Amino acid sequence: MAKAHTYKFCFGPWNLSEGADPYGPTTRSAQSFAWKLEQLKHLGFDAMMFHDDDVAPDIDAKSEAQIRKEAKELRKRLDGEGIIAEMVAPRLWFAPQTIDGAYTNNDPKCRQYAIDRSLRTLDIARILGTDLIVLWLAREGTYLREAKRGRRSVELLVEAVDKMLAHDKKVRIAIEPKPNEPMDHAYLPTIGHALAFAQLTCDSKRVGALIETAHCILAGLDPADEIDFAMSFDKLWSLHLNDQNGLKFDQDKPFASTNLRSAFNQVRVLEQNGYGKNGEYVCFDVHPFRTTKAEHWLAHLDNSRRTFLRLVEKARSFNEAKAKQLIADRDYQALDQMVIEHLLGR
Ligand code: GLO
Ligand code: MG
Repeated sequence: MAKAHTYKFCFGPWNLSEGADPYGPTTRSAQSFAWKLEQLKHLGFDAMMFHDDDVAPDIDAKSEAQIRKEAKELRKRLDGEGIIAEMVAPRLWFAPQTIDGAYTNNDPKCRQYAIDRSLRTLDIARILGTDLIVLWLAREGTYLREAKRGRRSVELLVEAVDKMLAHDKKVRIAIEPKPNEPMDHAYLPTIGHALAFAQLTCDSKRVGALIETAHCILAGLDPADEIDFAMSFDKLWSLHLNDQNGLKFDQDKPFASTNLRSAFNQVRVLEQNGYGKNGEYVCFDVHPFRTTKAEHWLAHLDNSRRTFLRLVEKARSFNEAKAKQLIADRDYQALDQMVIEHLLGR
């Protein structure tokens, strides 16, 4: 096992959400962005993830000069408070231009909007001091198979990413695959797709991945195996840990809330692969339950981090020698029980 190291933690402003769902309004009143930044330090987190319009709200109504000015102001504030910007992501799923997709929209004017906005996101990231751009390709897919051509869509995605890579020679792009929601079928649904896609771009070394637990489960895949796969290519540049109870809507539950053993296995492979040693963060893409009262608003983040750290202890104290023996003896029944008892505290 790789030498022990400490982890750095991160979340995004959207992880302090207000409880709205498609069937009902918010259940907690909105808090300011400044308040969210303050909570990050209180909770002992190190970095924040940003959408482009967290940095410059109402971004489409602003000039490039104004956006840069707001990014510089935020950078100053972050430096003052000792908070790192982990990544910036273009929020390409809210605008009227992206109703039918962003980079894969059938309308060239809408595609251009998506590219222009993405290039601005790269400029924001440079000002905030991060080289990492995350692309969750929310609307790149179909509700209806006949509505778009899959191969053409791949070409359009490559064109868009190539423009980003050319715009900033240092930027790295982490694709965050998700198989569905909001689309019926997404074009880059798994880590395998994301890493194969990277090979088609003009600088594949700068295109990698971000794994989210819930998205792997929605694809019917094992998050720990997905982590191992991405890390075999040195392409796991960020991580959204959370949990998900089967094939339902995207739940973004606290880490390990549904499946403690799967969470243990995710932490174990992160340990084995030395995740974090190149400066990568452990981010929690978790939301409070809709029922959560305002006074308990931060608990899901605090709990996820605590659970993660407890599971690091569990991974480090797992009896590897005994496990090896049981594997050699092909006694997987005993191995199974050994894992269960270890998690139960024996
Ligand atoms: C939604 C995604 C979303 C992204 C975030 C960063 O399912 O997980 O939360 O991680 O927008 O781009
Ligand atoms: Mg995510």
